[in-house]
Amino acid sequence: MVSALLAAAAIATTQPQSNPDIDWWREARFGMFIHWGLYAVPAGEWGERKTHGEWIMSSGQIPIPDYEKFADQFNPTEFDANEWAEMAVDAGMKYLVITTKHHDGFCLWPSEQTDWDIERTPYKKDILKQIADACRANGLKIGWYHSIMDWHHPDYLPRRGWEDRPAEGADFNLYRSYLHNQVKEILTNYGKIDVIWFDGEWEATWIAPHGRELFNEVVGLQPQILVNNRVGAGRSGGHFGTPEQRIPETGLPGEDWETCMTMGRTWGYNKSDENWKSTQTLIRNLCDIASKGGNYLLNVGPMANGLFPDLAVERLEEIGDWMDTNGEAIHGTTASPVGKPEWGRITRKGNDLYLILFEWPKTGFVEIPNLGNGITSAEILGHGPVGFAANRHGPNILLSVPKPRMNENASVIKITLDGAPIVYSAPQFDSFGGQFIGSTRLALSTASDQVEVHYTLDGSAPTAASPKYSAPIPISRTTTIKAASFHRNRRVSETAEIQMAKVPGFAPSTLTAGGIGLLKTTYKGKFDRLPDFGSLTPDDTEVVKLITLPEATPEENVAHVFKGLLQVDSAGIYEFELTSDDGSKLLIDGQVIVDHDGNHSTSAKTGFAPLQAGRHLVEVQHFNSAGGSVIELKQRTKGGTFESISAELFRLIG
Ligand code: FHN
Repeated sequence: MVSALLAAAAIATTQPQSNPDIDWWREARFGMFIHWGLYAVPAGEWGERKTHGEWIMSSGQIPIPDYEKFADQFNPTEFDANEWAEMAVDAGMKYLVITTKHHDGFCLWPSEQTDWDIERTPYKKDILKQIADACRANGLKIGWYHSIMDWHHPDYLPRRGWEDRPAEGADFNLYRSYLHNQVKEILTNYGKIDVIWFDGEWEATWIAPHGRELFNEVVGLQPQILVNNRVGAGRSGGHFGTPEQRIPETGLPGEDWETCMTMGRTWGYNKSDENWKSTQTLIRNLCDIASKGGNYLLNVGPMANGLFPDLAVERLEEIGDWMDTNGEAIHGTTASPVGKPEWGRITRKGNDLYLILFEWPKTGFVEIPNLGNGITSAEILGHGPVGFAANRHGPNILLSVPKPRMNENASVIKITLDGAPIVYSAPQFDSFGGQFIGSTRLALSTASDQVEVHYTLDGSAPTAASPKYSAPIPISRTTTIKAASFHRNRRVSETAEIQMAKVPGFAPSTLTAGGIGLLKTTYKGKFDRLPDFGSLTPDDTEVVKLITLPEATPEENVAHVFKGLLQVDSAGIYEFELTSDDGSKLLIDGQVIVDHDGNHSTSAKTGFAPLQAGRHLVEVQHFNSAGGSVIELKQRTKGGTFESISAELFRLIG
């Protein structure tokens, strides 16, 4: 036990301040991912199967002693870090993220913490040092990928299901200390590092407090560093989201995010892989991602000799050719202000729009959706300025330019607008649950301050003669509001509609209030959903001050009910945020406000409740099957931020 306490104590618990240098990352839009390690030696083949990748130790069920033999064969004599960095730069990439240690635990640098590292191989030299030097020499930002999951370390848990290596004696806190010490090495010995890209965060042993401690360790070492969201269990925390092998349909608005993707089927090199994405697909993915405000981290899996596979080199060169002409439509751009057209994608840079054409429209016109501007100039990237005509077609602009010799990947028309984009989109309502007690004021917003919003309160369609929106609209009875955007007295958007319902609000509970606290009832058992608690016999009850659970020592196979009276000082609409791992549910006065049931990792769900002043019966249900166990309830009122509910607002039922 002492070892665990010492190990836990050794891990930084201070709260250093993160000061992420993210502007360069947002400008970059495009980076290289590199998955390289011992798995490049078998190159996907083990036994009869030829489809393995970087997971070959696990997918091939290779016992550690057999896997360790790959270290004796790893001698990348043709590895040239500068060549890799130059290929990344020539492809238009601005940063490079390389696996320092993947799930197999093998370290590409000479670590003081283990001999399961590069010095174990005939090659011996520090690969991270060479990569860092080459990146700096070529103006690339540097990223370290580092796996939390470690199939080699004796204290990592859980074991692989197929292996007979005993788990007895393994101490996960000792492994966490090892992990922190290695992260210290790679963030201390190689100068300024720009990104740390954690992975392998999904196993039950890695819980929320561990992610917070690791994040604090990292930013304590390099406050400017960017940390991805996989530092935290359930991909919570960090500075940017990491959708993998997919491009979110509408991006992740309001978030920094990066899609990571392979060129072939696997991240690590597979010599038999014939399933490679075409250059056109890769370029169009880059355009799609940039048009949604994200970054593209495109992976290369180098071979064991230290060379990139020819198919990767070919694609990088072709991407580079396209970026040489069209890179300004990607680098330094932000998401399309007017959505996604049929013919391709749109990116923005100030008052310039880049019309990225995947195909030349059959109409002969490039129809730009929902835009109210005039166009002052047009040029076809790679061909220079062109004459153009722009005619209005309802909310859209029909742009005609000389048809370019289309680039098979994509051709780009850059247009300069007569000012900031005037976006024709339907007004958004800040309805805060669409209900109110007594009276309220309804705020509306639009994507451009250049358009007017006109609205009605009688259910009729708004016209330019309808009241013009200038401030939140006072409402004192149930009302249907219809609103649309107008520009130069013409309606230029669909009509948005909402009903704001006047409600009495839940009446205060008549139950007698006891002392401060809530009753927490515990039920032991295997659950994969919230049970019918009425049918169960409690295993324990206790009075608690808050709706929370000991995250550092999660209980498994258990369910809880927290019950008490919540003090509400003023009548109004309250929004509740219920965060849990696994499932949970919030009831107020017996009504379900948030249903977040299900076997899921840490995530949040919200719901609204109209409450009169007084005490209300609150019940939070929760279950945890295995791994991390989290329950947290926050609330906010309109215009506020979610805050934890302080203990003195809860009362026991008398
Ligand atoms: O298991 C890893 C996988 O090998 C690869 O490293 C990808 C890259 O993001 N991440 C994990 C799968 O989500």
